[in-house]
Amino acid sequence: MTAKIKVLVGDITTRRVDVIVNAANQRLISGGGVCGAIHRAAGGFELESEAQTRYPEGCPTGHAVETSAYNLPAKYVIHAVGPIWYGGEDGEPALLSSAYRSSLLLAENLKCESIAFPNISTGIYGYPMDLAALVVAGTLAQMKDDLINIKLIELCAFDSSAAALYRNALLERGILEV
Ligand code: AR6
Repeated sequence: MTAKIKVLVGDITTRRVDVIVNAANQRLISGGGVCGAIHRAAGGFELESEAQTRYPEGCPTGHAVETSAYNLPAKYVIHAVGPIWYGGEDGEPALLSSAYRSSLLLAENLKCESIAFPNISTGIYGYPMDLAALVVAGTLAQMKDDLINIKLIELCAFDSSAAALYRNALLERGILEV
């Protein structure tokens, strides 16, 4: 089964999909950016409390864990930890790819049919957006034909210039659903 991939501009907390992905930190605590927005929209402390209880060791960079979604329209939140950008020679591309891959595999195991990703690592963690878009497009190109349950992958950008970079990267790979 081939998953459709779409790019859109918006607030990921409003997406009506089975799972939204959070750009989390290793300690799984509520931070700023999209992470803060997801925790707030979910309804406050419960999300953080569940994450801390179920994953007391946190989540290593490049990996992902799931919690319930509380007041969000989604069924689950997958907390994926992207790399901090240190200049690109510190394994950042492989770790970013792994954060997306781990999220997709987890969503598959949860039998989710639709998933929305933010532009992981491109805010507070400083990953250059154009380079991140290339990594994401490469990862999705590798994985999209092997997904069984997932039929829709949304890349939810926060503004139109970010969306354009991800769209172009997917177009170059020939995997954008318009
Ligand atoms: N919907 C969609 N995208 C958003 C939203 C939103 N509501 N809010 C921000 N973005 P960031 P990171 C975009 O900084 O770089 C947190 O404190 C934003 O424009 O949220 O992975 C965590 O707890 C940017 O393009 O995540 C970690 O400590 C993208 O989301 C750390 O920041 C990611 O920006 C993670 O940093």
